[in-house]
Amino acid sequence: MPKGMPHFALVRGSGHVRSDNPPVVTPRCNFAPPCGTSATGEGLDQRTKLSFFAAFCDLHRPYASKNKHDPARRPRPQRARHEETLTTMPTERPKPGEYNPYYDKYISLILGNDIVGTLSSQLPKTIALLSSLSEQDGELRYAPGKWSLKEALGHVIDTERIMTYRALCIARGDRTPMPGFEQNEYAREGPHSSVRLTDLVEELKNVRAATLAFFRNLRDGDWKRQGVANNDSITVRALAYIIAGHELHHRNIFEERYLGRQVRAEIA
Ligand code: NI
Repeated sequence: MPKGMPHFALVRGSGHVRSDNPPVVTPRCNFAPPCGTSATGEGLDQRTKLSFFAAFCDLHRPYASKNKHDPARRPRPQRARHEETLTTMPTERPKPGEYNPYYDKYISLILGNDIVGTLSSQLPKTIALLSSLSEQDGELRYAPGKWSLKEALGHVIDTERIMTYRALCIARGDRTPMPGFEQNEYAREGPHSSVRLTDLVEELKNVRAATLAFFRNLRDGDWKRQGVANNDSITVRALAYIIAGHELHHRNIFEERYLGRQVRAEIA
């Protein structure tokens, strides 16, 4: 990149700022004390001191008025810590033949062709559902011998990691066949039953953030790349749709079977 040429760190997906123009940190207080006064307002009468600092300066909140109608007491709009995330990124849907038809049960749950947008937008609903539950709910099983809700959530997390790893290898041109994974053994060997539900919910959020970071940065050609996992030929884009569909599939099971809610099975 030639020096001085403005560019964006990332063209697609995440609304990044110009990497050669780091954001300017705005001082929280731009107002010097009135002439003849100190930074703490010495030399001002109390009334002036209150109105001056409360109105203009967050650093002097202790001086803020107790009047609830005072504009200085109204919550200030928080500046987003990050640029607004733009997730819309149409991609071609996987075609039959790109994956084992077994995965249709997940892929068919996902509509449209903006898989990155879907991965980003559907997770909050799953998080909202799980966050509304108690730790005790994490122990729920809908039938003897079935995974507990926490074990099922651990399975969702593990699966997303594995599918993303497969997508990574294939997207990077690695043709080495990858093994399958035995989900019941993973659940049995995993720690999820002894992890707090709230911690698993955090883990799912973090894993999804990593998933999104990976998929957002793919180039057009990467999505169509094909590799072999679990003895099946599969493409990167099929794996992305499987991740989203698998999450949705299990969210529907959480609602219908674990929580006994009468819900129409949702599709994204
Ligand atoms: Ni599953």
